[in-house]
Amino acid sequence: MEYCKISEALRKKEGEEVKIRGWIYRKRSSGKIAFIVVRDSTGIIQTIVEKKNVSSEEFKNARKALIESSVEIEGVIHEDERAPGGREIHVKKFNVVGFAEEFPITEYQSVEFLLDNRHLWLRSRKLTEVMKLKAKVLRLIRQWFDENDFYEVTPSVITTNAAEGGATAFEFDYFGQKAYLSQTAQMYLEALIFSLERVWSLTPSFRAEKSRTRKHLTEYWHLEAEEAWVDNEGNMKIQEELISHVCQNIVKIARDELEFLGRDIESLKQIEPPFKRVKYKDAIKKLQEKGFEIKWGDDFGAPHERALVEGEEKPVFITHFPVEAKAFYMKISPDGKTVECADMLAPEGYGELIGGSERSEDIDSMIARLRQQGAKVENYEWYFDLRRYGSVPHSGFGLGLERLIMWLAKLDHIRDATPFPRMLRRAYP
Ligand code: NSS
Repeated sequence: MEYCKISEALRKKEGEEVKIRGWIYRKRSSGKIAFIVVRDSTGIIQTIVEKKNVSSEEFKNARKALIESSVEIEGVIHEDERAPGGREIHVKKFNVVGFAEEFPITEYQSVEFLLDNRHLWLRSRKLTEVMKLKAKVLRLIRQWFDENDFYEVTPSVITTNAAEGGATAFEFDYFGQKAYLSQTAQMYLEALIFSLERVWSLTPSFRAEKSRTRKHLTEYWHLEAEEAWVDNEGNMKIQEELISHVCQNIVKIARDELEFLGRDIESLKQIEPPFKRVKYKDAIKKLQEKGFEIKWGDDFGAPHERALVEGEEKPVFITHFPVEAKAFYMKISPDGKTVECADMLAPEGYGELIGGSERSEDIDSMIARLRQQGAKVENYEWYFDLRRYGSVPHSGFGLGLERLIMWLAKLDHIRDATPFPRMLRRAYP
């Protein structure tokens, strides 16, 4: 007999024989009987080991095996409404593959303890469901890019350009030369549109964020796209279609995960284009009306972002930020004061999901802005070449994958959207 997954065992009928394998999730035993709940990647099922049905060695091991021991079990399905999933297995063969030592994680543990034991805590139901959700979101994202004529490319993570500002760049010594861990693949994607026109990539991005917030990691998965012949408005259309594709389809392929995580399915089904576009200057006005002390030029913090999406069911774009507030590569609008950019804010206060813009084609303006930031302009010579040899209007964006997961899974901290979170004081395990 072949092993079957627990989800499959839970669909079998009374009296059917099954063979499963997994880890002990919960157990209790008395003199002649042991109730052992087993989990695998697909679910949990209760098994019942009775002294009379197995060898004495097997029964001894079933009683002795602690939580998280790995096991192989053969038995017969019995339908019972009281059991989780409505089925249990009456065990005929019980084999312990690996006896677990006493598992360090018990019911009530501090956040720090759980982070120290992240390699084990990943086995928890919640993190399991989040990781499944993340894999399925990635599947949908790939599908959307494939269907919309984007090429997936593989840019470098070692770079000499701190495109999102030197202050949050991790610097290191690259054989005697100053180099950085990439904050964005954008500049490399820009180089690739001149041959491929529409490209996307998924790479780790690094930000030396010194502040502790619920939405910042120092290492996160950055999904970026770059498109030739597309302006800021066209760029927003691509983003709203991508996000809507994910929302419309994730409810179909990850219903169980979303429900387990407490996400209301209906709210995601409503997400479809178009998303509202609000100019930065109107956002400032709206915030002032709501009583915030904020003025032209200020950046938005979490309370502002929350206020801006109050009452909104779909994500909202905030567009046309002041030139000084944004990166050197953004195209300056005809008014000379703002840039052709858009930040997509998630509903429900989950913050910025995407940052995107139309790219500047004006080398002098980019040099002036880089100088103002104190950047080493020589390092950007190759980037300016892209404007010198057949430049075209183009735009692109970057999506923080863990931010998207945080919103979809309704997580209250971004750390749970990634298996091994990297934060201000956390790089272990
Ligand atoms: O800084 S961004 O707003 N924009 C860029 O890096 C552009 N160069 C992207 C591009 O046009 N190709 O970052 C993009 C997104 C942002 O909206 C967040 O969702 C996410 O990256 N992000 C983060 N996620 C987690 N942790 C941190 N620290 C973080 N910083 C940005």
